[in-house]
Amino acid sequence: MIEFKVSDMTCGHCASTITQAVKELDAGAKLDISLAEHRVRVDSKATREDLLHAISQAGYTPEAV
Ligand SMILES: [Cu+2]
Repeated sequence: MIEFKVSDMTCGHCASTITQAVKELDAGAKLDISLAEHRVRVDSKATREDLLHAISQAGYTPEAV
């Protein structure tokens, strides 16, 4: 389980954009997103670094927690 805080993820559209970016990296990834907490939890074989990069490329600012 890899977890990020994404402060600029504010609505369902953000969440689906991030979900899509992660699934492009690893189609089998499972995401648990909390908009209220600005948290993204990812169960994936991708590395933390690659996930961070994918979320950044989608236009968001993930921080390690
Ligand atoms: Cu949004």
